[in-house]
Amino acid sequence: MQTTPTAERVHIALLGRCNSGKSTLLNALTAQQSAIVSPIAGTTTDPVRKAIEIHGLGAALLIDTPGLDDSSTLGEERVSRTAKVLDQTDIAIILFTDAGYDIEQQIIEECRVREITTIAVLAQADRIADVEALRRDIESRINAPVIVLSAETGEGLATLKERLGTLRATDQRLITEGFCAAGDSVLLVMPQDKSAPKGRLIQPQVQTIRELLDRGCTITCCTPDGMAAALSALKRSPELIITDSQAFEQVYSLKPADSTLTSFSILFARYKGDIELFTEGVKALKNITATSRILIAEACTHTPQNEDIGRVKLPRLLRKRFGEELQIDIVGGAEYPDDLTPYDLVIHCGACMFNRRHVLSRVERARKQGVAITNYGVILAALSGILDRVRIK
Ligand SMILES: Nc1nc2c(ncn2[C@@H]2O[C@H](COP(=O)(O)OP(=O)(O)OP(=O)(O)O)[C@@H](O)[C@H]2O)c(=O)[nH]1
Ligand SMILES: [Mg+2]
Repeated sequence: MQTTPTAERVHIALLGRCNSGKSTLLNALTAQQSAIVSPIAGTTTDPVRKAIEIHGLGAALLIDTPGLDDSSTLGEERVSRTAKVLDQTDIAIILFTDAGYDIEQQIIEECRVREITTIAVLAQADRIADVEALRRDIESRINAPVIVLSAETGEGLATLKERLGTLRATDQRLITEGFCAAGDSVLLVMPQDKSAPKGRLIQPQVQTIRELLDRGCTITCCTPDGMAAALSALKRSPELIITDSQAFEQVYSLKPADSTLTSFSILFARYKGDIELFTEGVKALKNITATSRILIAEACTHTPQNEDIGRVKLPRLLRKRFGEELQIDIVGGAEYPDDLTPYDLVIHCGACMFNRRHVLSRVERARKQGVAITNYGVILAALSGILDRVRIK
């Protein structure tokens, strides 16, 4: 894998009213003309995403958004798209100008409620008459420092980058947190069957290997068929064994008694979502009947492997268990409904394309509405009787 996957990048949104200079700032921060800039209000019609490395912060994704005050016919749709950007935002840069404060203050409030880190900037400072007075006024209203910025003169850009460099995404965590420690031996049993991509490992496997190396663990990799040989080549039992759900039974039967066993999907359900809520969510299965309604939600609209699980495998398993009439709705991409209450259970995909905050925004919607939610990995583990036999946290 050549670059950091988008889902692993800190998501930084640029928010403000039309013509505040969001697109100009994106271009200035990336030193590229990626976003269209113009004096016409409503130039940016869809969020524009650009990968960037920020010293101190690391791999990030800048998201330019349509103006928050767009009142044109299509404006409402644009504003709602911008609001959805908040669902995935780790850090919000709010652009103030001399055109008013109300929308900016509202968005700062919204970010505070959602515990999104905010940075307020006063944009286009070169064309504001009394910058200092305006800056002080805004600071007292929002009770936070404001960085004075001009994309025209370059003023404040370095300060903004430095500020970003001091921030950490609020929920940075490890995939294998609590499962192993430095010096541990970890055995990865990874089936490479026909559905595995040619010539490379899938992203969860790559990320786990990289993290274990960083944590000072020693790693042994094998396929299920090579597991017995791998174990006998090791001087002691591995502290941890991680495998794929599909190989579980074989791995379980060979597992030394003193090794801990878990699966990639359990680790990623923890890393990306809320494992406690997901394991709680599968308990809703005991109340499912042939007349229940289940929502299967996919993060992306195109990955064939996910489609296979979400569109074929899971519905088949569920209908076999609860009856052919079971109502299953499948949504993909941004279609996740605002109202989840018609459903008895929501099953979300592993969300390899989403950052953690995005998954948690969706999980939170279900939790608030009192609807049980789980994910592919956890429900498959439950349906195949694995869940009780692996370590989940
Ligand atoms: N003088 C000056 N002009 C700026 C600055 N930043 C942006 N502009 C100008 O302001 C206008 C709007 O800039 P954009 O970057 O397109 O603004 P936006 O917030 O992306 O606007 P929408 O996409 O319509 O929401 C353009 O004409 C820019 O050249 C600045 O720092 N100084
Ligand atoms: Mg724009």
